[in-house]
Amino acid sequence: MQKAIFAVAVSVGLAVVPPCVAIAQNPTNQTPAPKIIEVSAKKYEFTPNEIRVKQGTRVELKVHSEDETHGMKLSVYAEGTKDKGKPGLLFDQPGENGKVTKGVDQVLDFVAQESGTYDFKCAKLCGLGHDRMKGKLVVEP
Ligand SMILES: [Cu+2]
Repeated sequence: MQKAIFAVAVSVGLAVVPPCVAIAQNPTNQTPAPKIIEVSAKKYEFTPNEIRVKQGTRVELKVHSEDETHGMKLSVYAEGTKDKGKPGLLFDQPGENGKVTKGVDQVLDFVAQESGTYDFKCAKLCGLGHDRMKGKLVVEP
């Protein structure tokens, strides 16, 4: 009788262990990995200058300056929704948005919460073409 119980316990154990391992390797109830998008910045453009993501995506924008130091500043309100309630882009660290640090790639980590078009622009006065150094983030529903 004890042997039978032992055998059941072992087979239950074997049946249970593999799913546990699978869950540990691929956690389903944690935040999904961010969508990493690399953007390069140089006088006077961002590449790409139009970025498209799906609504609800966690985005990590890595902004690398190629010539002198630039920075990206995203509008957190979609076009046409300014001053109406909550921002559509939820930043982990709002202070990173528009921050310019020489020699350091800027990392903008946010959730694209609401669909719409969000303008971005260069955060540092970098020369005569600075005002046209901009682009768009399109969050698709
Ligand atoms: Cu600039």
